[in-house]
Amino acid sequence: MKTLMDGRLIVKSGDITKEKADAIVNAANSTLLGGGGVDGAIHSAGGPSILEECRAIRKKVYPNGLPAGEAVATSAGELPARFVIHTVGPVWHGGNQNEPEILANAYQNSLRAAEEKGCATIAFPAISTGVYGFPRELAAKIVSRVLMEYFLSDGKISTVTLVFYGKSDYEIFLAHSDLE
Ligand code: AR6
Repeated sequence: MKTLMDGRLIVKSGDITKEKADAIVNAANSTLLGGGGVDGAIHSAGGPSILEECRAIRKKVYPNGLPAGEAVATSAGELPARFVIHTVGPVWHGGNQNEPEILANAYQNSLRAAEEKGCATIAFPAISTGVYGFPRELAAKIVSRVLMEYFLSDGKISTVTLVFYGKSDYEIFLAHSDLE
């Protein structure tokens, strides 16, 4: 585990479903109806109420699915967190289809959704770097820039935790982020 940005950023490896942050972020897909990876882990550890709320959001707000880069909040069921922020990262198509901007939007809109729920702490997984194939090194640069800008802008979230699933992803982030 490493603490950066004057204590406002914690970088660690582990299972995000165990995080006690006010909000944890789910790397979902546009259907909001679950999937594999971290999405599957969050729904299976959190129980069926999260999926029920996702279905209601689909019905009322996003009948065609949650667009990539956007974020919505649900409660967190049986998880130790209070809220789950569901966001959709970009699928990596080589880098010329706005993938970097969409990834930045996913992080920024997740922070905003957590602020709207009054959260002070939030934990993120490495959005898009699994099934969606986003290069981890480039994601590290984008995520560190977004967070640096967020902290400089005096955002209301006091602590952000980045949870990597495995030591090697954790080390890739630290090697390629521009943070101190
Ligand atoms: N805790 C923290 N990180 C995790 C966990 C966990 N329990 N499980 C996996 N990861 P992915 P994506 C890491 O594929 O690339 C789903 O099916 C994983 O090692 O979960 O955004 C959705 O429904 C990787 O580094 O998300 C979508 O269809 C990171 O989380 C699609 O996958 C993200 O990997 C989204 O793809």
